[in-house]
Amino acid sequence: MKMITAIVNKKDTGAVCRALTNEGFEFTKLATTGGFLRDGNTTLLIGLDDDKLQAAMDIIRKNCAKRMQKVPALPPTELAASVYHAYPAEVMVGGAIVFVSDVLHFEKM
Ligand code: 2BA
Repeated sequence: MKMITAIVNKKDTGAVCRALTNEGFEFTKLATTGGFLRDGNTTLLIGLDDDKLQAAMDIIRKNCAKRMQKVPALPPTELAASVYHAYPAEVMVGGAIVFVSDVLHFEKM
């Protein structure tokens, strides 16, 4: 068994979740926040059999777009430190950030 942890742009969340549900996947949806942009995104926990991994990855790939997103202005205290570093005005976000882990044990009690 595998566990997919997928971090998805909030604009893609609806489409990914609909497609996963339509194909019979079970998952948990968490409201999360990116450490860099500090903007809301969604983390999906998808537990599945090994032979379903490719199908789930295909759904995520198909429903998650790459997009440019503006980096928010820094508060004055952080701005002083940042002048010594290159700081991007826009960054490419997504499609999705996906981690696949082996599940040692699964039980529904
Ligand atoms: P954020 O941390 O808000 O990052 C948003 C985008 O900003 C990233 O897109 C990346 O293009 C850029 N970025 C992040 N850190 C940066 C830095 N130190 N300098 C310059 N640019 C930076 P993605 O790579 O597509 O990541 C989208 C979201 O996925 C991230 O939102 C974060 O919530 C999550 N994520 C990405 N990599 C991760 C990792 N290794 N572990 C855990 N979560 C991760």
